[in-house]
Amino acid sequence: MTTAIRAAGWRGVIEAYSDLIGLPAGCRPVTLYEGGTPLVPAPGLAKAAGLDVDVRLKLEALNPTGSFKDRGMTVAVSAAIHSGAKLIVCASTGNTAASAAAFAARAGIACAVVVPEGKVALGKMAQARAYGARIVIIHGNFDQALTAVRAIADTGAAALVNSVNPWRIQGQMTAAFEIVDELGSAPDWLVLPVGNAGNITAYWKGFREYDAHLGQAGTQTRPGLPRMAGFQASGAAPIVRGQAVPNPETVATAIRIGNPASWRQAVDAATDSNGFIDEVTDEEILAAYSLLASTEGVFAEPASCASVAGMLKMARQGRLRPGDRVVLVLTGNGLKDPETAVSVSAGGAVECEADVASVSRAMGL
Ligand code: AN7
Repeated sequence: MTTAIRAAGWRGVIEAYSDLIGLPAGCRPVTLYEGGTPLVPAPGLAKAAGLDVDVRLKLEALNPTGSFKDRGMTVAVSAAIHSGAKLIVCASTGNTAASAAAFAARAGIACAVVVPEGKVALGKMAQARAYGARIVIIHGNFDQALTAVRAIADTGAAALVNSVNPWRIQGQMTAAFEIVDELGSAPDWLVLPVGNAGNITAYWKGFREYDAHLGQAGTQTRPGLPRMAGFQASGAAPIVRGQAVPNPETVATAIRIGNPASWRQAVDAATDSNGFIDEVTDEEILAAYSLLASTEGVFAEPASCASVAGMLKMARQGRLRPGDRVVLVLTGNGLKDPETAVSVSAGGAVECEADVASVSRAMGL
């Protein structure tokens, strides 16, 4: 459908895939021309894994607010406006808040975001402020924030734009469509971080529905389905443990979630695709974060690097076969979290006097 990803005239995911998203007739898109993100080869990561695999990175950081959330948010906010909403609300570890705030600004409606105290990356807070959202910082975690906003939305006071809103899933499916369009078929593996589990739900629904859609069209061979590999952070791995985590902790604050709303759907995606949900430690996440930036020139936030750490773990465990096509979803931009970047690469800078000799010496010449 969109063989020319990011071609001139790209106007966002609703226009590109309207028939599969299914917004009501007459619903006007609120769009920042999100989606159409590149799928970049990562031969350095394949080498690091010690395997002859075809690794590609789905660069979701290139969405307008720097994360994959924009795909679902354009659809959820368009639907909310269509049904007369004047206020949208969400709970967030940061990226949903930034995206909701941006699309609310674009639509000219109010937005309130509820975030956990002290655990939202600096760039995400800066974004929500700049876009003009009301920011509510709770003395609690994401799971408590979500419980609160769900109760408030249930009264009819506001439209909820977390991924429990089905329109979010409809929009986020478009990332799966784009991958199939670009590769010509589904990859062998789709590897992604799991937090509240909306994204793994959306990808799996998207791959299934696109396969059925293209099968019906009969114009090409069916793309097939990937195996889904979802990774949680070890300190916030309720699905892996089989029980909610009351006090989740991880350096990957985006996925610091102890009781995912789409838990059941995530398990279904893993099971039905013959895949799995596993965990990676903070150490593995930070090692992958540095490796990704220094070998591929791609800067992704820590949560996104659960994909990279996960792929390396899969390689160690012998889950990957030569020739496998593996897509790693890089969900958010490294610039979102400058504090982690600086602390991880401390020592990467030297200071000196301004004269040529000093600069030269400092450069190691
Ligand atoms: C960079 O913004 O939950 O499994 O409130 O920001 O669909 O939750 C963010 C999640 C992965 C996990 N990577 O996706 C929020 C929020 C990044 C993220 C995830 C998030 P889901």
